[in-house]
Amino acid sequence: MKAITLYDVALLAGVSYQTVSRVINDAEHVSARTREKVQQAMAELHYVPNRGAQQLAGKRTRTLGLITTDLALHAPSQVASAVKSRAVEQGASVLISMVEHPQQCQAALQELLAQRVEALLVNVPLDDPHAEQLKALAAPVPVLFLDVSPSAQVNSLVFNAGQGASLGAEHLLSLGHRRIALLSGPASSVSARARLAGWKATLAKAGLEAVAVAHGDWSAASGYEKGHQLLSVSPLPDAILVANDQMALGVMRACDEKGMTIPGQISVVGFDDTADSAWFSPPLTTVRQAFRDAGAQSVEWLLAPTQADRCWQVQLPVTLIARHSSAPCVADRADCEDLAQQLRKLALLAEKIARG
Ligand code: IPT
Repeated sequence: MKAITLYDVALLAGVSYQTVSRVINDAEHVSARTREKVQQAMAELHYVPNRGAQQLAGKRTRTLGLITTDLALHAPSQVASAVKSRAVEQGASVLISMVEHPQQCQAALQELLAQRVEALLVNVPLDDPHAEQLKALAAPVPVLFLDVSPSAQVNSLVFNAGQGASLGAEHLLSLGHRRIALLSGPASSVSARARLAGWKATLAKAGLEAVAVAHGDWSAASGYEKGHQLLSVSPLPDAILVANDQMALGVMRACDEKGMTIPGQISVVGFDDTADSAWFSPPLTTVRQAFRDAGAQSVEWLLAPTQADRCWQVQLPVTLIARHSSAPCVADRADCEDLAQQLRKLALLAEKIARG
């Protein structure tokens, strides 16, 4: 079948070729009536504009590229969703490339550049030299990184991992927990390393050390497996800090299988506050990273990047969301009851002495 062209649309709508082109490119100076006539002709002929041809003609594409880590994970998929939503609002489109390993970023970047993206967003955990290398490869196309250390010399928009880690750890300490186990993310992830370091530093300030440390791969399955591992130490931990909510889901299942009630016998604190975490049983206490805001802010920058000599670096704050998976430590409560009983005994004794 012969491909439908702009000329066919123009002929059917009874307008010039240039008018059809102006409608397609959303240009000004087209009356509502003409626009409608052209759109009707396009629909009738099933005409689809050719973006490639538009690009060759030097038009701005308003196409952004997103290189992301595994979208089966809740956090990156929610970031991608937020990016898509804001881009649609701004009349831009987003091409998504998913990589399984950071080493695949370079090929993904080249593929997206070949499709003429105007700017790139990278949500893959990257060490500083790797991020800096990708930035150089993409130049002059601007790149914004979401999962790098603030020390990388690139444009970045990242959540404050240290603040998040200390919020979670301080929350457990304030509830009287002392035997705290840590379930970190993969050692290959910059953010996982930063969260783990933050937890350890906060515990150290309280004169404590973690009773056990394990590393998962962010999935609920790994949370379940490592959760069982952390619950096999003796004496048992009275709380677990988990590097993300998905792993916390698996940890909660492991606690249930061990017959440990959450909260009461053990507290569990996650990280992310992804959309489903309020629906875990019990609802999860966690550290909130506002992914929708981060996605929206990223798109704003990508569509109008700051042209500074220095890097544009933003660190977003995080907040603790206290729900029902954390509560005062039972051991602590037992101690209190003990103390109350001793006080009652003392009072009786004092009464006896007073009576003579
Ligand atoms: C980070 C999430 O906290 C974690 O749950 C996991 O999904 C990870 O991403 C995947 O790389 S968020 C990231 C922007 C630091």
